Amino acid sequence: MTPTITAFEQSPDRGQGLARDMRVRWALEEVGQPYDVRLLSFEAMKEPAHLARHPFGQIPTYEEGDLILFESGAILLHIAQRHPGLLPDDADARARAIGWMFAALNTMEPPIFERTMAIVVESDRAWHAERLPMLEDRIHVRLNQLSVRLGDADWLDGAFSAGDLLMVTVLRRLGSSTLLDAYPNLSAYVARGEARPAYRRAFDAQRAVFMATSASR
Ligand code: GTB
Repeated sequence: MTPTITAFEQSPDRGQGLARDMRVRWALEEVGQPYDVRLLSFEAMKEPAHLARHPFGQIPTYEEGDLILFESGAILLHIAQRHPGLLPDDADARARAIGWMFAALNTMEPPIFERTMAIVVESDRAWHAERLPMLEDRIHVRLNQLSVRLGDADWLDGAFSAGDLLMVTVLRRLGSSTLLDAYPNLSAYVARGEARPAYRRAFDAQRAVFMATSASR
């Protein structure tokens, strides 16, 4: 059964693959699972039909027969558990890879997302210039620790996994800043993720949405 995911009809990132449908698209491409996409306006995301899928009125969601999922991490875990390719077979290695999925979402993403939100919604506040360095210091603490752990390995724990997929999508959010510059191994790690053919297919698919909607305006 072909799953359907939801994505922004007009992503604010203008086709840079920063919205969270990108990680779902990438996972589906990695495992070779074709998918359909339901594009939603910001208004449609808050209407009852979508709220029935997602209590918070957000994207992405994932529908497969009677199963409806929200939360990108839960969707990734579902895909990774149902298809070979994103989690190791060995039980201990699998548990560690799932641990990295949580680390990406619970430890790395919050300070990085906080900085994005500060820039998007708080930059006109008097205290913004003082707050931003504090937020960036918090990110550096985590980047430094992650960089030490990754060392000169290609991926966080052996073969590429759903943990790497999520971590790369989280770190990509720093792409427009210089924060990653102090960590050449993390920059190379992100570039390795972006070079994967499945990533390219996912990126091109979501970018095609931006190109189509901007051409029709
Ligand atoms: N924890 C949830 C998950 O992981 O699925 C968070 C989902 C979420 O934040 N969805 C956002 C959303 O639907 C889109 S991804 N927002 C609309 C709303 O809440 O009303 C966040 C996002 C949006 C835009 C950019 N961008 O333009 O760069 C990047 C990321």
